[in-house]
Amino acid sequence: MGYTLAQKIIKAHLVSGEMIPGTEIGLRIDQTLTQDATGTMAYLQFEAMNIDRVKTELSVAYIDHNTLQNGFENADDHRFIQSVAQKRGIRFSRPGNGICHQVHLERFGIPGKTLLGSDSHTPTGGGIGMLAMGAGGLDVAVAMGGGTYYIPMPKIVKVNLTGKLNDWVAAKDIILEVLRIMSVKGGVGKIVEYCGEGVKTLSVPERATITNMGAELGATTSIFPSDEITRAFLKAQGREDVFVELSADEDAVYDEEINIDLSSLVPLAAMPHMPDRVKAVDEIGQIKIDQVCIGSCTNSSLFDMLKVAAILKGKTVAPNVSLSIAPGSKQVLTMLSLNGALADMIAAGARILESACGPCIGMGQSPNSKGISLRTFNRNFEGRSGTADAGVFLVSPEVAAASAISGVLTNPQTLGKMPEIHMPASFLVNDNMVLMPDSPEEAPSREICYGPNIKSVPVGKALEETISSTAILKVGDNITTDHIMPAGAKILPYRSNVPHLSKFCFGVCDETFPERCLKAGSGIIIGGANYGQGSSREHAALVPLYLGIRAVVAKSFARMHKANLINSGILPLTFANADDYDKISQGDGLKLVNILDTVKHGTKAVLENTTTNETYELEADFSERARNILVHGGLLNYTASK
Ligand code: MIC
Ligand code: SF4
Repeated sequence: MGYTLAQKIIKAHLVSGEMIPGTEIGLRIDQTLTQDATGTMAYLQFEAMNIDRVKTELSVAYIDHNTLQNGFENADDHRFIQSVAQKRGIRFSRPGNGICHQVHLERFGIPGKTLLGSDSHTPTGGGIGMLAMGAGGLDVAVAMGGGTYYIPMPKIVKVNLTGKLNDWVAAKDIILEVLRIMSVKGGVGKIVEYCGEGVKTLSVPERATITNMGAELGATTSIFPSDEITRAFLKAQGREDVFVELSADEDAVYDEEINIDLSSLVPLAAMPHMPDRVKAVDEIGQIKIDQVCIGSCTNSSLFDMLKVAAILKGKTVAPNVSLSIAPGSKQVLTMLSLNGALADMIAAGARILESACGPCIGMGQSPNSKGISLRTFNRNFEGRSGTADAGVFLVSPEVAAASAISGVLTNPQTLGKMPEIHMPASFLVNDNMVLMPDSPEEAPSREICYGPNIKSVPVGKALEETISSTAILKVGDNITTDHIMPAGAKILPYRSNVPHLSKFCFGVCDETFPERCLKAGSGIIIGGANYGQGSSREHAALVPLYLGIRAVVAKSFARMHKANLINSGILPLTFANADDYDKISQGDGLKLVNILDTVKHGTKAVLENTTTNETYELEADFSERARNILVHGGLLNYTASK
């Protein structure tokens, strides 16, 4: 029996376990990346490990999220990350060089390698055949130190692409269609592998748009084969030497299969407030819009930008629309400025932003009250844009640009002939914004710069016999890490200051949550299905830990958040019978009886509701490693105990 492409890469990097879906496997990690919003915490944890130099083949620290510098905090974090990077053997991508995933794809990604990033959209690297995964900062810190990365062995889903996209239909529409089919929880515990004749019709940037937004499926990662198109892309980046051809075996066996005929797709949009609320643009109709934002790690490649510039050329942005464009990297922005496309954008009235995440993470460009914003991004969760009552639609660059001109949601197929965009034979390569680390001889004398906003990392406590607490908060399905620990311009500067950050925890759902937790001293959260979907931010676990949360009892969890809870020493427990969720009310007294014993040896926990006198059965089936971590009250304690 042959292997799928993902299985081949896993097999080549397997440190422990067997490739049996659902069982724990350990993987060797070749490359890591961090960004600044999660990086400060990751490097604080790396520093706590007392390791002189990273042990990976390549580690890169990017500055792309917190670039507003509205106060000293961001700049202090940048200095801190730069000093650790230079001292510890990590390349440092300076602010202005671009969004981590776009730059990593252009300059560092290698087919067949494993990449672990402290950002959920790390799977972008699957666009060139990498096994690229997102994780919490602590897991990335461990990997930088040469440690193994553990995941449940995923099932493999084959997405068989046939046919060819019609004019004006984009790669974004392919991933929106996959989201429509699979939903935001459909990918949990799975890797999505793209195969079939249709793959050959897609360029690397198009493939990367698709693997990037596989994060919204909850998938462990997504991957495309590495073929002649990959070779051409790497060659144009001056990196043909790293090319290897990779694909699944003919007789590979998949756990699930989805077929998509590319020629049947039409321009799509994800409606507020979930990336899987997908409808055809024509079906939604010509709704009036207030804002268009083009960019983010999903759609900011040169290919995307050239399409946008061609649509905007000679036109003017509609009076009711504010259009912002953030090219994904310095390479993209420089090439746009040299070939005149940037001038076309500016002439049309676009507001050009720096090459960074920007509006995607609420760093500026919040829409007006009740505003309708079309964005080429990957997430439209409630409040993420910075305007609580705004409605964000996720669309392709083609739909975004066409709508910016007309002022209403527009199917670009109404624009007539589609401009022809060709990938350049060579990209403009200039890595002068990537600083090389100190040599091992220079490194010892480098001081690490800690700013006053950098506070210590909260650490869990060893698990006790029984946890007696209350249902401090009850939430519904698909709660995102943006609900748990919101981001945005006002909050992101405090990513290295958990006490301050805690004031905003669950603010979108219940502003009284932090205060109630501190008063109660401890709490258990009751969650629905797919609890913790979205980002890799471990702050969504560390902050609840700081506030005294001991366990989250939910119908199901998103992969990265579950791992972050375990790493922090918070118990992620699932209802054995999902209907029991309805029997618990916020404020009920709850008791996890003999929980220490259960976590050590058992698979089922008992939750007593001391208000209603009911008991519920919970699943507590953890790997041996997770049991040890939870018993010690988190990964840092467990590592110290060894
Ligand atoms: C996001 O898109 O939500 C982020 C900001 O990139 C996060 C990381 C973070 O919270 O810092 C992610 O996707 O992991
Ligand atoms: Fe940045 Fe947005 Fe991509 Fe997250 S999703 S890495 S915030 S561009």
